[in-house]
Amino acid sequence: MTPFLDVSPEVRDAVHDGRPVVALESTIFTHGLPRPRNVEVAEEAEQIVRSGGAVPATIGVVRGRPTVGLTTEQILALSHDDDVLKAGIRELPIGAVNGRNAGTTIAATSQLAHAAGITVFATGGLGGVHHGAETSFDESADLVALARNPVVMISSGAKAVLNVHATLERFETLSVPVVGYGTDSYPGFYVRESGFRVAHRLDAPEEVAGVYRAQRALGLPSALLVANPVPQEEQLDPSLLQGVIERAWAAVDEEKVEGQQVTPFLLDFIRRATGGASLDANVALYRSNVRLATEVAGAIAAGVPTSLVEAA
Ligand code: PSU
Ligand code: MN
Repeated sequence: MTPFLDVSPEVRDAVHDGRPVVALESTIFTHGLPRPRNVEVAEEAEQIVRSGGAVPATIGVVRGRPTVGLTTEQILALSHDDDVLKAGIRELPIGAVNGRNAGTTIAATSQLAHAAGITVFATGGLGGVHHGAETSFDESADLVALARNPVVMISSGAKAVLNVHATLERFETLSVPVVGYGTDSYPGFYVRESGFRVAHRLDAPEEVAGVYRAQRALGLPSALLVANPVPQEEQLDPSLLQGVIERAWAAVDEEKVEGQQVTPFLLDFIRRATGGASLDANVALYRSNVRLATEVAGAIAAGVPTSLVEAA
């Protein structure tokens, strides 16, 4: 282990023993959700993992140090820090000098999870290609990170604010497999359907474990993206979303929001424009992803029946 990466003893032991561990990101509670809901969600996610028999590994940067397996005190410190940074992979080494707290994005979290030997990671929605990327070049670093960090990534699709079509094309270019979980449609984050289809569908945690194992056996470097739609009764009323995303992007232009601020700004705009309903959907889909990730981590740790791998 490098001297620049702290791994909690609980996570280190679980990884060493081959017990199930689920990585959780921190940008979702430092930048993605408003207070006080952010802390509740972060703590609830850990409880869901524990009650499913796995060890949670919330990942973030604590006073400059990339840390895998944050303590409750560290989660609270990051959640309440008014100056908390948002760290992608390229910000990780900067911490060595600035000593600041940071939430880690999916890109940085997948990198650190893999470095610590963790194979399953749950989040809400993936970063991807932004509207207008053909001139702004604004694509999330999540894309490239998922091409080279071999984790199972459970999400509810790319964030609704993105150019989903372009994002799916980029995953194809980067040879990152995308499967629907219990669905043939690519989910639309707050809603069950994005309007795009997935080419492959899996219906059980053991099947996810089987594909994961085949990826590793083939020496493929990328993540496995498991797209798990928000539960039907908790999705955002699709009609509420109508026009909101266009207005959110117009506000980005008008207020000249740039770089790392764009995604948190859009999510917050939508939350206000939907009277908080998008936040409820976001929390619901995250819970459901954490639950599925816990089952998948259990299936991977248990080993996959050979018959399943042979049949694939
Ligand atoms: N999903 C959520 N809420 C979030 C994010 C994802 O439900 O806040 C965060 C993730 O950390 C993701 C980041 O990696 O947004 C993407 O930001 P950007 O587009 O700047 O790469
Ligand atoms: Mn960006």
